[in-house]
This record gives sequence, C-alpha cells and structure tokens, in this order.
Amino acid sequence: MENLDDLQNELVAAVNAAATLGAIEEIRISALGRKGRVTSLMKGLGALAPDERRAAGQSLNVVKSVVTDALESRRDALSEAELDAALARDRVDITLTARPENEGRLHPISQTIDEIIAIFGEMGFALAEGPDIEDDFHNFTALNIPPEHPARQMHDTFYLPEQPDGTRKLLRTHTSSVQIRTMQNCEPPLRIIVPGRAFRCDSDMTHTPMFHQVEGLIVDKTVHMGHLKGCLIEFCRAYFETPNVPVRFRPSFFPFTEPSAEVDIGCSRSGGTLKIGEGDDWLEILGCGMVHPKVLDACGIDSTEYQGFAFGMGIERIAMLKYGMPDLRTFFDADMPWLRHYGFAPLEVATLLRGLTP
Ligand code: 2NM
Repeated sequence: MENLDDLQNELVAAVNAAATLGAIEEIRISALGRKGRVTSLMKGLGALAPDERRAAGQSLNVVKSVVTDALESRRDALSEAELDAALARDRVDITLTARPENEGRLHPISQTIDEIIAIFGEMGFALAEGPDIEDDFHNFTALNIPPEHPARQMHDTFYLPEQPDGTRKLLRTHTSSVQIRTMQNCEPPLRIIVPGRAFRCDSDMTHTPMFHQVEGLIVDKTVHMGHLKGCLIEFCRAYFETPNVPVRFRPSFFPFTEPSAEVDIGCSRSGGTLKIGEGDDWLEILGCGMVHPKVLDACGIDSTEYQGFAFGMGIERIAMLKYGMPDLRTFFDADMPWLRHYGFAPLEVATLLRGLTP
C-alpha cells in the first residue's frame, strides 16, 4: 500500500490550493468519491491479513477525516470570499439623493409652494387639488364670469378640440375651479388652499403660457372682511420674514368677489435695488375679496346662510420678489447653473418652527 502520510499531505495541499468551490468538489470526488483514491484503498483492506487490516484501517480513517476537515474549512473560506466579492460588486448606494454634495436641487417654485403651505397650514387651512383640464362651468360660469367676458376669448384661454356634444374643454386659467369643486362636494365650514398650475395664452417679458398660483378659500357663517385682512397681513409677515412689513388693501374688482381688493406691501426702490418692508413705495402681491353670493349659490351653498373670503397670488411673482430673481422666463429654462444658484437643498423642509428658508 502507498505511503499514507504522503497521500494525506498531497491531498491537503491540493485542497488548500483550490481556488474555486468547483475545484474543491473535484478533489473530494477524486479522493473520497466511489472510485476515489482513499475509497479504493479502503476497498482493498479485505485482501489483507487481520492484524494488518486493523492497523491500515485505522490509518485510512485518519486520512479520510483529515482530508474531510480540510475540504470543509477550505469550502467555508472560499464561500465567504465569494460572498464578500458579490456584495462588493453589487453594492447599491442608497444614500445617493440624500447627499448634500450631489447636484439635485428643489426648484424655487416647489420651495415657495412648500413655504406657503407651511404658513396657511399653521392657520388651519387644508390642501386641495383638482384637474388641469376643466370645463366651462368650473372655470368660468360658476365664478360669475359671463359668456361675453374677454377672459373667455380664444386668445386668452387654451381650448381643447370640440367634443361630439359641441362643448370644448379648456386648460384652467386659474386654480379657482378647484375651489368651485370643493364647494360643490364638501359641506361648509371650508378652509382650503390650492396650489397648482394655470394656463393663459400669453407670452412676453412678464407672462408665460403656464404659471403657478396659490388660491385660498374660507366659507363659514360669520367670516368677514376683518378675518380676511388679519389672515393676509399675517401671511405677508410670515412669508417675507419681516414682522413689521406695511400692508395696504386697495379697492379692486373681480367678477367672483364683492367687495374685492388688491394687497400691496411696503418697499423701497432706491438705487435700483428693491427692499421689502421699508420705504414709502408699494408693491402689489395678491388679490382677494368676499366670495360673491352668486358663486356660493352656483355651488349649492346657501348665500343667505354662508359667506366666505378668497384670495389668489402668482407664485413666480412672489418667489422673484423674495429671492431676487430678475427674469420670469428663467423659471422654465431647466438651466443647471441657474438651479444650482437659486435652488434649495431637498431635505431642508420649510416649517415655521425652524424658519421657512434654510
Ligand atoms: C383671486 C382674487 C380674488 C378667488 C375666488 C375664488 C372662489 F372660487 F372662491 F370664488 N377662488 N379664488 C379669488 C378671489 C382669486 O386671485 C387673484
């Protein structure tokens, strides 16, 4: 019989040199498989004399168990190394967007909407949303805008192709259609704000065909102009983060409110730079009024029992004023250097507790 020490050393060395799990399995079969070298030697024991057989049998069992142990520990080591390699190769960086050094920024429109929601949310307003594509009733008729009103003309409103019944849908020209839907579908008292896109067939230095608005609405039994004034003065102070900004209500006209007003804040423009909250100049920032009784009635709310106030503002405009952006049209250019300059860190959530702006 061949030298068992040599055989054992040879097999253990081969096991330790094996580079893959497949190579280990080959060695196991060649040594311990049905026709393996150790197995064959064991089969040959029967031909030996009893004394020799016992001694050789014990020696072969030692070889078998040493080689089995070597196979097992080499298999463990290789499995672990393969797992480590797979984990390193398939690594996914789930922290990607959370890293401040990465480029993703919150667009100033999104930031401004978040700030406005934070302010009115604190006052108890709920968020409402509705469709961009509207019908004539929700965008015009229910808002007391008559058929001959200029806003209904083709050159002010984007109309969709005529439907089989002869009517045409349109892109909402303001978010007020959402207030109409809310008044139709919910029982007063109501207290909502509606941020969203609006569309008008208009494009020049100060108008883009799509822009953003936030409108607000309260409907209750005793709500009056004093509540409207207090609410909007508080909004101006919170939004512009100037506790004593002067606020002025100037009489105005909208078909859907009576009385109506426009709201100005105090500013100075000396030397071509705008400063908000000081000086003797004025800047218009929003429109408002008491909801017209015809609007309440058109929505199925009894105007002899309920009244309400509403307001609306353009988001691009108040973002430009707060953040000193000179050109409206840059909002929609998707220009990365502009976004890096005017954008906001995505995880700095606007709250009144910590300050609106990062
Ligand atoms: C404004 C100005 C004044 C307004 C009115 C309504 C509704 F649907 F309740 F009648 N929503 N929004 C409104 C009133 C909007 O934007 C300059």
